[in-house]
Amino acid sequence: MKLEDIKKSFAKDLSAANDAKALEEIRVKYLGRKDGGLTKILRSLKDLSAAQKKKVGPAANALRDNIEKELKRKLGQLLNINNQLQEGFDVTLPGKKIGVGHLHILTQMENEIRDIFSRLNFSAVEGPEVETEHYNFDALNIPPDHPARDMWDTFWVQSTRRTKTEDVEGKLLRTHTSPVQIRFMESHQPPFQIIVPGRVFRYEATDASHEINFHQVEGLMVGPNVTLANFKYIIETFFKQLFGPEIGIRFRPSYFPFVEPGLEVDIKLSSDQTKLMASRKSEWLEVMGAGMVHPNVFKSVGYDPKKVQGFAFGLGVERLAMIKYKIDDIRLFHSGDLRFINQF
Ligand code: FA5
Repeated sequence: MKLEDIKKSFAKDLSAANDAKALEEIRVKYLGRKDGGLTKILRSLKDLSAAQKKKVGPAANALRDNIEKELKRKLGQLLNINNQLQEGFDVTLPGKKIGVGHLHILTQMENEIRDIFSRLNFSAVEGPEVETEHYNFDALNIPPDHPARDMWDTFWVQSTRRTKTEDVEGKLLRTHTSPVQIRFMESHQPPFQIIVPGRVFRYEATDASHEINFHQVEGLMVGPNVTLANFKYIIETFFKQLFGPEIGIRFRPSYFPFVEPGLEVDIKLSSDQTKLMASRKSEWLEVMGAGMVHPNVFKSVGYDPKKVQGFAFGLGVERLAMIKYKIDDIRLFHSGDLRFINQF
């Protein structure tokens, strides 16, 4: 057989081979010791004349090298395809979609609250999360050692705190957004109407409607003639815009040292919130503390309580989200569970 014919026949056999066994048979056929075509030619080189040897020798060797190389390449190709098939790799499948993030349900809720109050002409301001005892308690008419401090279980970040005998100011994680009322009034004059969205902290036991770390939105409206009637109108408008005109709202007398009179606002739960209702044994959920700003608070910021008056409120953002989106357990918000987060 001529070298040219061997080359053609090898190429044909190679392209037909589709497993390692077939490749081995081809190797034996072309490079085997017995009667492989090429081996025969290489063996017969010794009988050729010097001139013929010079011509055929290098060409035969080159063909042998090429056959070895091609066999190796094809084997590699076949093994690779086999591995991919064994791994269940399907090149025709579409690629993986890259997930796009979205705003957390609480951020969405806070934005909605901000939007409604902005339409009612309230500006949004913010304050620090690590507060001093003065702003969180004293200036809000809650003196040291006053039993009302027990209303807010506190995370102290500095062990010293003011007592009857020691005048050292303690630092704490704010238990409510009310200290920002003081900070704002110290640097502004009425009339004004503001909201203060922010994170607050309480050192208390958790359950379906209580967290140690949650969000409030404070509200404060002060002017010469602001009354409880203004509060009722603003708050009813707010809740109707947030939940729809049919929502059940209840105003209840209550006590906070920094307001007089004080009240709390409850929202009626829907019957779907069975787990939450069962754990609370009531269809009403408290969402807000409020009242008319106490004269002592005005005095602590240098206002004349005879010339200005106003209302303040503090609402729980998680509680509103629970009502709006029918969420049974407040602990889900900070659970980091994507099955929960991706629903909203
Ligand atoms: C206060 O924090 C007052 N600063 C509110 C206030 C402001 C009253 C201005 C008067 C004038 P209270 O502790 O009730 O009040 O909390 C207010 C709201 O925060 C509650 O109605 C509730 O919606 C929410 N809240 C309170 N504790 C928790 C908690 N542990 N987990 C989740 N939400 C809570």
